[in-house]
Amino acid sequence: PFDPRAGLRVVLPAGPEPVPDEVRALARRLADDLAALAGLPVAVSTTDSTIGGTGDAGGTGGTVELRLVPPAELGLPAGTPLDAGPGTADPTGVRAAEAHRLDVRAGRATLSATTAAGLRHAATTLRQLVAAGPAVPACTIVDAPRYPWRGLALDVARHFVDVPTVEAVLDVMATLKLRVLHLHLTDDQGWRLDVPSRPQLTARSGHTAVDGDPAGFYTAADWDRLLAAAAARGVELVPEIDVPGHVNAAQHALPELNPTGEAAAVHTGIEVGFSQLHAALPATGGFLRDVLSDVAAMTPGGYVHIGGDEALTMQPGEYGEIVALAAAAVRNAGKTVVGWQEIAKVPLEPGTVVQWWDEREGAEHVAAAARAGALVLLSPATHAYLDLKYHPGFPLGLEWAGHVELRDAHGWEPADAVPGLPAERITGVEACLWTETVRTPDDVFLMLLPRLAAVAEVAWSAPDRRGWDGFTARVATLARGWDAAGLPWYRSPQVSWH
Ligand code: TNX
Repeated sequence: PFDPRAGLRVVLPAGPEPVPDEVRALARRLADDLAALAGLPVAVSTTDSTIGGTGDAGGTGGTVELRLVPPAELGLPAGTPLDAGPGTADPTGVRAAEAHRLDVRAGRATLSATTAAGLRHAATTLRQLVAAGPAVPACTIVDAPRYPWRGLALDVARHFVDVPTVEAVLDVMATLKLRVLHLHLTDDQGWRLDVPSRPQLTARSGHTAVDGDPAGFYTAADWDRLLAAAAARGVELVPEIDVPGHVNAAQHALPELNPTGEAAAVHTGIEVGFSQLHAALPATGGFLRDVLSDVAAMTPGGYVHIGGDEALTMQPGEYGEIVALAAAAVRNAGKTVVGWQEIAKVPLEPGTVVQWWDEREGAEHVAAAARAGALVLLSPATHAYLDLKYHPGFPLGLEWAGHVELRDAHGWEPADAVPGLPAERITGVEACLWTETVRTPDDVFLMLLPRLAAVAEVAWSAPDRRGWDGFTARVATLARGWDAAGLPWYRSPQVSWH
């Protein structure tokens, strides 16, 4: 076994290539974390190649080495499908970047990957092994994700989720190797991102929420802080501006979006489907263009989500017109469009990401859009909606699609989720936390944990590489980390927790 209590140092390769800053930063974090876990003093060496650890570990201590290597050196099993590139479900080659290897022997743990993203995952695994150990059995782990898009959608509109809480969510996401945080920033009840072209949106709708609860919004500075926190954890932020339905907060702030020209009343209820933009109003086009280009400009990632769900008062023609305007604004800003499954009813550019949620209807449209070039992101409500109650007596949560116990969140196969959908068009899996009943940071974690770990495993692991028994053993170990971090979680009776 590798025993970090014998002393350790973290080293970077002293090759001819300069070590990227990102790798340097994550090596430093790993050094601090391992030192804390092993109960050693943290010392950062001044030499170039030794960047953290006890410094004088010398011959007795262990070495943790981080290496950037060509893909062939990872030793991925032959036939591991990492097909990537334009037109595939992994357009930017995320999975190859995330592939990694961890070799643990007495005195040395070696982390190898082709990119910083892969090294970050290997470091996460090593941290978890030391936390469970602290002596880590000799082992070799070679791993790569099944899907590039492994996400969490967080509704910060029904109830606001402040920056420190989102940072804590990002910490949990990183431990689960999730890669995308999709923020549902706007809905009938509130508007949560200050955008330069329409400051009235947050001025008038930034402090409203379900039941008149306290709320807020992200300033440009808050947004930069979220982006930095996400980037440090290898997470991409995908902002959602939900149109053409779910727009009452915009219509409260901007009277010109209403046919009457009067501001809409604040909405503090949780009914859906009553509000809509109007294609015939002169203000609508400018609103979509300005707001979506602002949001695209504020987003370093490749995607902007335009919503598109539950526009229940609209005729297909007007719905299609507005979705087309929103999609064009996003594309003109150089981003890829994401939308809820309803957008599959209108013509889409190849590569558009369609997010499946409502298993009651629409599979044929989603499958047809995928055959025409769209990619599909899977959030089937009966498995991935972490806002649903665990069981009928659970105090938080909705029940419209039933209950989601831990086993429901884990026991499903993405390739079978949408009837008629070609499996190679699936780009990933995303859990969703809607916040109609979720008011506090504790509520957020009680709904996410442990179910987010289950959905993360569905998104990462091939079906022959995951099973319920293995999952329950591992999730019980993860729960110790949640306790250590002071995060509340639901003690599902389906697991023997330690
Ligand atoms: C459906 S999912 C909605 C949301 C609700 C959620 C509650 C989707 C695209 N729309 O507006 O918050 O159900 O579970």
